[in-house]
Amino acid sequence: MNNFKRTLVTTALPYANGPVHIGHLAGVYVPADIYVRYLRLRGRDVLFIGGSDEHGVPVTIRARKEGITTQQVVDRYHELIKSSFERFGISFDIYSRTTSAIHHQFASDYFRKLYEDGKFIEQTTEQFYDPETGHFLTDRNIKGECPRCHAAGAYGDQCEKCGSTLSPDELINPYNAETGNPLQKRPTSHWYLPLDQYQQWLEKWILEEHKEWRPNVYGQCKSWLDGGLRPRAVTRDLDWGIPVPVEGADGKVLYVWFDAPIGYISNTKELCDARPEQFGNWETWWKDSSTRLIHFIGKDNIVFHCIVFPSMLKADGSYILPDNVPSNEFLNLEGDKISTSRNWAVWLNEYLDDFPGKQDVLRYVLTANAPETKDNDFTWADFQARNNNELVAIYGNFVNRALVLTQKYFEGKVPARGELNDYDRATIEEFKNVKTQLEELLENFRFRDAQKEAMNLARIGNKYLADTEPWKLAKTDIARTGTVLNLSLQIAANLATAFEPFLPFSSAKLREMLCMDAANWDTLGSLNLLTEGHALGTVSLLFEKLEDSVIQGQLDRLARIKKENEEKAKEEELKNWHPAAIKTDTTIDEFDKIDIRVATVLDCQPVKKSERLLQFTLDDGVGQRTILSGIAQSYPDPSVLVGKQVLFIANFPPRKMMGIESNGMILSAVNADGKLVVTTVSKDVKNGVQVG
Ligand code: B3M
Ligand code: ZN
Repeated sequence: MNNFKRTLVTTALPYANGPVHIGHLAGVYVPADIYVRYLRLRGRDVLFIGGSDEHGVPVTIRARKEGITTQQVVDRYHELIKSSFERFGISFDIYSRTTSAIHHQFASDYFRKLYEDGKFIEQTTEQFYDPETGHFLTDRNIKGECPRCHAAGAYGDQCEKCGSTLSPDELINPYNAETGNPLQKRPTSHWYLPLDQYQQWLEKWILEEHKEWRPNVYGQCKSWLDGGLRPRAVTRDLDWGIPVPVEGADGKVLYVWFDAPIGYISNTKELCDARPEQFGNWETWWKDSSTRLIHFIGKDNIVFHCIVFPSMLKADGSYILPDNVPSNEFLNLEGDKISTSRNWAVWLNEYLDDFPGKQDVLRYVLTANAPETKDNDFTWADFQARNNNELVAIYGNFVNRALVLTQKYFEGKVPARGELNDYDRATIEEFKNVKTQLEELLENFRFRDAQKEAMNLARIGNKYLADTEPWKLAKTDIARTGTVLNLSLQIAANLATAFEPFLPFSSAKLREMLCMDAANWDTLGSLNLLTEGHALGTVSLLFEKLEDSVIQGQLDRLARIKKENEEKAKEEELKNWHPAAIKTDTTIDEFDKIDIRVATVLDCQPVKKSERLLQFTLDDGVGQRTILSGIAQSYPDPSVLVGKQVLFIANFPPRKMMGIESNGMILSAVNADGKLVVTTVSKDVKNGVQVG
């Protein structure tokens, strides 16, 4: 690695379809930031590239959900994400976006060059098409019955009920997830990157030449390669994205995973073109073999960064390849998978509001628990414990005692250091290797252990003070007290440097208290960072204890979300009961088991806090019956239903939704505009009469 002259660090571009959360920070941005800050401290030439991924289906789905344009969605979340990162001290040299004009041009040219060089193959396949809307649908926009567990409402790529990975072809009675329209198959042609042609080259490059990659990364690559690579489409039928720059490709855009990694290059270009005197030429960063390229990503992005993107770079032929791809596993939250759609996350913008000034606490906890080798769990109890027992009780306490005692006995000036005794020397011995140890760990992306090493230095200091008890010594031996405090202050000064990559805000604060200049990595381990007589600044607390009530507030929030999710899931089940999703092979016997009857609607009200549910009170011929039905969006004024006779299934087991028990199911049909219409009878019939 010493042959490299500069390091280019990229971080996965988060989708601009929601705020960023602790999983993003722990998996990608904090480790990358630690690494970059460390390299900068060592005076290395480094560039740190970030940006938002603003194309792809997720942003368009979000737009439809929120009833705003896709551009509005990406504008909103790009700003939110960008500012969250800034506030957490993620020290990007540039944080741009893939909707920028520079990126569109760059990605378009990139495609065009490969196209002209004959690097793609064109293939026509049959894809699902909605004749109503005139659109081809992506896997995620198709729903249907799961072929495995027969749950309704499985997605074209996955059944969320049984977890099976699916392809839309497997779904029973597929329909457009948004409109409910049934789908047809139509031919469409796309461009494919023939990854199979890169197989051998990739095997050599990764499996033989990059054995040092993390086992999780290497292992995933190996299993992809062992499975045999196939051509991958790099274009899509969509109206959001970068138009395919080829004649006759109307209505087609570059696949988001084709354009997004090119964003690393175009963002570099944007930065270098704007400030060439500071950052040089973008091509030096991307094409000069003395540049070391490192991608920080999460584990779900491994194949794209280790196999697909390198093949794209290779196809062009003029680019360098990543030297390492330190990918993390996942961080869970209180035992459950973090999920944007289920709101199961600690959102960074909310954390910043709830814990102002405590960026470093989260940075610390996420690194201490970094999912470097396996999935890990974030819990609020652990957050509190690490803050109170480590940051406050060890690091903060040590620094505070050293400074306050210096104020008290030496008017806030660094006292003279007299002769050292054996215990002093033993203490110094304990941390004399801190610099080389930190370097070794940081160079190898072992941030968790590296931070432990920094904390160990604080432990050494804290123990030193506890053992030497300068507050007692001061009464009998002021010279010895001075020696102890001098040594302690030197350790404190070292801590500011050692923690600089990890906890930049606290290091800045500590340096201010110590009246020290910017951190200098080369001096790490030195006992002469503060000269005798050097005046210290105002002392304040580096960290504060977190009370139980604050933590409880966060736990209460999560409990609330969990409950909401459970109710939503029940509602969802009902929503997914869709005519097109009903099995067509129901036998007469099965049909006979369904007890359909007639009832009159006595009352019909929207269910509070539910967008979909209506609460029906029926006269079912025997008495009153409550049934919930997920058709509120089709009946903005549900009172129109009062007095009507409807058909309902009487023998479904009772189910509770939003705290209300539902006893059966009202039958509805879908009309041409996708709205649900309750089925009625044409002439008055006695309530309770069976239909069949
Ligand atoms: N936006 C996926 C993700 O956020 C994707 C990463 C792109 S990196 C070039 O996980
Ligand atoms: Zn299933």
